[in-house]
Order: sequence, then C-alpha cells, then structure tokens
Amino acid sequence: IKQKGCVIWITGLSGSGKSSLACAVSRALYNRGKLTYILDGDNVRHGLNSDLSFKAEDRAENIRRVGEVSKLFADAGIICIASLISPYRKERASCRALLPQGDFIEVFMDVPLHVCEARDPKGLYKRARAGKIKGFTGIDDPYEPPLDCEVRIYFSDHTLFTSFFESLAYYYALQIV
Ligand code: GGZ
Repeated sequence: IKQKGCVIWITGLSGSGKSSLACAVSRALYNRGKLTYILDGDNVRHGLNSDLSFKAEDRAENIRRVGEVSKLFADAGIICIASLISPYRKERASCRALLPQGDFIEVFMDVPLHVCEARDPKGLYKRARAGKIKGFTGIDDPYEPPLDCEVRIYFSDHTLFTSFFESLAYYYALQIV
C-alpha cells in the first residue's frame, strides 16, 4: 500500500451535515482506491468516549482524544475523516498541531442555526428549546466558527458535495484524492 495519511476534520453544528459529508467523502475516496476511516462524534461517544458528557471540559477531552486517534490513523497512512461538533477553536488548533503542516484539513459546515434547527433530524433542537437538554450547542452552549479553515461549505444541500470537492481540489486533491 502506498498512501499518505492525513486528517479531514469536519466541524459544525448538530444537523449541519457533518456525517453526511463524511460518508460522501469516504465513498468518493474509496472509489479512487484510498483507505479511509470515519471517526464520528456521535459514534465515538458510544465507545471510546462513553465516559464523557457535554460539559465544556468533557467536550475538550472528546476533541483531544479524537485528535490523537486521528493522528494515529494518519500515521498509519489512512485518510481519517473526523466529524464532530468540536465547538472550540483552541482544541481544534491543538488537533491541527499534532499533524505535519498541510496534513490537517479543517472543513467548516457553515450552516446557519435556523437551518440546522429546521432540519432537526433527531428532534434534539426541539428538546433543547423545551429545556429537556441543557447545554445544547448553538442554543445555550457556544460554537466558535473557524477563522482559518481550509474549506468552508455553505448550507445549501444542493451545493454541499460539489463545493467540498471543488475546494478540496483547489487545496489538496492533487496530493490525496
Ligand atoms: C450538542 C449534543 C448534545 C449537546 C447530544 N450539544 O447531531 P447529533 O446529535 O447526532 O450529533 C451531536 C452529538 C455531538 O457530539 P460531538 O462529539 O460531535 O460533540 S462535541 O464535539 O461538542 O464534543 C448531537 C448529540 O451528540 N448531542 N447532546 N448538549 N450535541
């Protein structure tokens, strides 16, 4: 196997399409003969990070662990696609710092809160608005949008995948896709 690993880090609000994009990217890379692995916040929280809550220090630890595991995958030559809300700039920067320059591709799902809330695929926003979930990102917990990401995806479903691949092509495709 001759492949250079890297990390594609997808950040954004709940319901912004992180997991869908992760799957689409993984499939597209697989079709090009690339080895990928998806670390999805929601899934990782059932196993490796099942001891963590959604309070700030636990979110920070969640991000840190996924960052470290992503680095291991990248070291092994795998394209690791991490999709978690990862709401804090500082922790995202720490994950970036684990990788050689250029090997951490930060993708921001720039979807307005009202759009995520209207989608509400799991009914979580509704529950958060009703006060049944406390500390929900975007409602009563912060999200710090990236200032320096490699790729920014606007919210239209229609353009989601094309805009990702155009951006990625522009920045990195020659190396990894
Ligand atoms: C945000 C929450 C919360 C709270 C449960 N805040 O859209 P989902 O449902 O499937 O994915 C979300 C997931 C967030 O986990 P992450 O590991 O990505 O978050 S973080 O990076 O901030 O650690 C959401 C669900 O868990 N969920 N409670 N309070 N999202």
